[in-house]
Amino acid sequence: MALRFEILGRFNRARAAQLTLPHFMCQTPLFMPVGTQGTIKGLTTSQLEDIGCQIILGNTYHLALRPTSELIDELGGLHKFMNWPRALLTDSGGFQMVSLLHLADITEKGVTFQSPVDGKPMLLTPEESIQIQNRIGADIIMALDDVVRTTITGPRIEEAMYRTLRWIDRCIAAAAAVSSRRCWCTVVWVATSICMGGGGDLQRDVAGFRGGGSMGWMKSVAEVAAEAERRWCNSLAIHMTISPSMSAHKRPHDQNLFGIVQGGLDPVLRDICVKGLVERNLPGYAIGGLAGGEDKDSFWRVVAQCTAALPEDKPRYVMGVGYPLDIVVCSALGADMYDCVYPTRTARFGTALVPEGVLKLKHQAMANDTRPVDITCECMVCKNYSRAYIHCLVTKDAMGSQLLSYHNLFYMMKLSRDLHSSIVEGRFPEICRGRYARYGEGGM
Ligand code: PRF
Ligand code: ZN
Repeated sequence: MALRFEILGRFNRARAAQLTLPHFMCQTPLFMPVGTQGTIKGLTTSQLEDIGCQIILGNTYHLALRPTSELIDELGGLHKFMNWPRALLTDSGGFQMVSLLHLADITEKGVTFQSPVDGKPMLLTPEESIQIQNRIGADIIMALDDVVRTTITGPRIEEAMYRTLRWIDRCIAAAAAVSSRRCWCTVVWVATSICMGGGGDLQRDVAGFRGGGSMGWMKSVAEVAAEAERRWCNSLAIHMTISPSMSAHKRPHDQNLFGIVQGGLDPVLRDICVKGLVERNLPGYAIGGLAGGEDKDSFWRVVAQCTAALPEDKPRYVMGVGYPLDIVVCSALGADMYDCVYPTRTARFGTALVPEGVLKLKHQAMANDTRPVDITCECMVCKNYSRAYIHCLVTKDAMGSQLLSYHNLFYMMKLSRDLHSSIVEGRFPEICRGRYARYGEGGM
């Protein structure tokens, strides 16, 4: 498993943890901005680092269509392609297709859709979603799930939940197939190096590691590969750059496959799905199918039920959430990770997130307002620009939405940090009561 999840503090059900991924050590609760096409619109990756972003989300569906996963692979993986040194997570693609393409059709094989590029019918299977995500190379990859809106009722919800469980096995098998091929290559390489007299240290290390004789180390190819890589990662890196069959970024055994709990608003179906996924012992779990127009009570009830049933020692990710208040409530219920287009999308419509809720920069009242967007904010935008200036730019120049996206993501990252530190320091109720008590009924 290429993930470590250490809980640093708790407050009732809320947890603050350190999530160690191959590319970054993250602090949870954490918000992940959505960079659908390998970019957070209008922001450079160095700005995203300044803001404190830890993980960026990419979408398999969009990246597979353009620039294509093959090209990303050829160019060294998405981290390199988009110049992002920290962690990445890719969503599996099904949800984006179903939500974006009305023509998408789900069968047992996978999701069939008409390509928006050339109109040809295409099929995304669980296996293919994993293979594409392997080529993209994110730290966390998501299983292909069958998503239905929470606002529909009837047998379709049950069908989607059971299909999601059947598909997780196909995803696990696809991920294991690539992973064991890769591990086998490593073992062959180590063996070859020894045969060729590849350095005394290496030979001694392997001999020491093998311990109980040659059959001992063959027993667990994955273990040998992981240990070999830990000890000789430099030599391996050199090897990988010269080996045409194994590029350095392609490390499927370093990718963490998360399963997604479905089951609509039905507690019985959710329960079956959580139990089924937990049995598969995955590195992390997501709660899917929410934030699709259901009422808040139903939403929180499902999150509370799932977090209570998911393992304590694995990260829990609520997909498509969201609004700052939802993140605070879900964190109180024991969730750790979130993603949503909201902060950046609303920025493009001229809206800023502020402690009181939102501030609409298009509003005429902003035209002569010399204050920063948020007088309590320490971000680059609030330090340097006035509401009046941003009012002037918004809708007329890309810079307006770029500045607001910067501020809004800074706001979300500050919220994540505040949640983390308040849980660790035993001040969690303060943050719930104080800073967010001012939000109205709108759930922002
Ligand atoms: N499944 C996947 N991605 C998602 C969701 C889901 O249920 C949601 C929740 N509506 C957002 N993104 N694969
Ligand atoms: Zn700001």
